[in-house]
Order: sequence, then C-alpha cells, then structure tokens
Amino acid sequence: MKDSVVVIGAGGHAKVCVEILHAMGRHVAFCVGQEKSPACCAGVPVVEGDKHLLRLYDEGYVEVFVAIGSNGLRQKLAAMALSFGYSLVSAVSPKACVSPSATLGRGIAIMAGACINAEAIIGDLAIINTGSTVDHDCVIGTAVHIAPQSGLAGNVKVGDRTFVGIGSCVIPEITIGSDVTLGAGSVVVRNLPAGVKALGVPVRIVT
Ligand code: JB3
Repeated sequence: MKDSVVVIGAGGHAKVCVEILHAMGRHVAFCVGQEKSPACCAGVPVVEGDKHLLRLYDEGYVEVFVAIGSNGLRQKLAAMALSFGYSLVSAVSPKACVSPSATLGRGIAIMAGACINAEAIIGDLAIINTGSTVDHDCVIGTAVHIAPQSGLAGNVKVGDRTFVGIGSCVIPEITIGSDVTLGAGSVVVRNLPAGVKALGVPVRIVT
C-alpha cells in the first residue's frame, strides 16, 4: 500500500489543493486530469483520463482527493473513486482556523484564512474557500462550495451541492436548500428553497 495521495483534477482548484496537501506533509503522486490537461499541476505529474484511477489503485494507491470545483462533478467522481476502493482524504490548510469542536466530513477542502467555529458540521466533499467563515453550529451539506470571502453567521444550514458565491453573507439561523446557486456578494436575510438561483442585497430569487 502506498502512502501517497492521488488527486482527481488538474485545474485551478487542484493546484490550490495540491499545495495544501504538501503543506500538510502529504506527498501527491499524480493528478488525474483529462485530455488537454497541463502535463504538470503544482509540480505534480498529470495523467489523462479516469481509466488511470483503477490502474493506480491496482498499483497500491488507496487515498484520493477530489479537486474539482463543480459540486455535482466532484460528488460523482468521489462516488466513482469510492466504488474502486479508494478512501477520501481532506485538504485542510495549516493556515485555516478550525474549532476542536467542529465535525469535519471526508474529502473536504478548507483553504487558508478560513475559519470554522464551535460545533459547526462540515459535510463530505465541501469546499470552504479562502478567507470564508462558517460560524458556530452551522451545518454544511455534502459537496457544498462556500466561495472565497463569504461569511456564514451562527446556526446557518446549507443543503447539498449548494454554491455560495464569492463574498456572500448569511445572517444567523438561515436555512438554504440543496442545489441552490447564490450569486457573488449576495446578502441572505431569508430562507431559500432547494434548487433556486438567487442574488442581490438583500437576496432575491431570480429562477
Ligand atoms: O474560485 C476559486 C478560488 N476556485 C475555483 C474552483 C473552486 O473551481 C476555480 O477558479 C475554478 O472556477 C474551479 O476550479 P477547477 O474545477 O479546477 O476548474 P478548472 O481550472 O476549469 O479545471 C477543471 C479541471 O477538472 C481540469 O483539470 C479538468 O481536466 C478536470 N476535469 C473535468 N472533468 C476532470 C473531469 N478530471 C477528471 N479526472 N475527470 C473528469 O470527468
């Protein structure tokens, strides 16, 4: 069994996550990209095509990190890797601030400057991006992305695969459904149902 991580993805998100894994002291053996991916991602060689995932597993790699920004695709590729036998590792920047009472899921990314406060729960495959804050008792679903510089006050709930656009703010006690897309800079002062697109100050549903 090999002690190195395989990263799925070879784009912008992958290069940030590879650097975090390195900062955690992990060795990343390969990034698995697609045709036309760059040959190298943050100094890590890139192989093209998901067929390599099975081959690498057979060669003894057992840990994978899914570094894909799209929430749905990240969840799908993670399910595929799990079905091959991989386990999901997380990339938590040493420059993030994570409460000891927070609960962290599998395969999550927490970037530099992010802050996860007391008793927050972060679901599998979530991204808490650069400089975002998730305050006390928040519950973040599976494969959510909280984009950079967003702020979630206490007791906010965010459903699976929801995208919170860069620089958004959410007041305390708000519930946002699954598969919601929130535009950049939204200020959320009311609950939002599943599946909507919403933006603005204060937030309004657009579709
Ligand atoms: O906003 C910030 C700070 N980061 C964004 C991130 C969260 O999401 C970033 O700016 C991008 O908007 C996005 O990053 P991502 O997902 O790395 O996007 P991009 O740079 O376009 O690269 C997409 C990568 O996914 C490429 O390396 C593709 O080859 C790879 N990819 C797409 N589909 C796939 C597949 N790789 C594999 N192995 N399998 C696929 O099916």
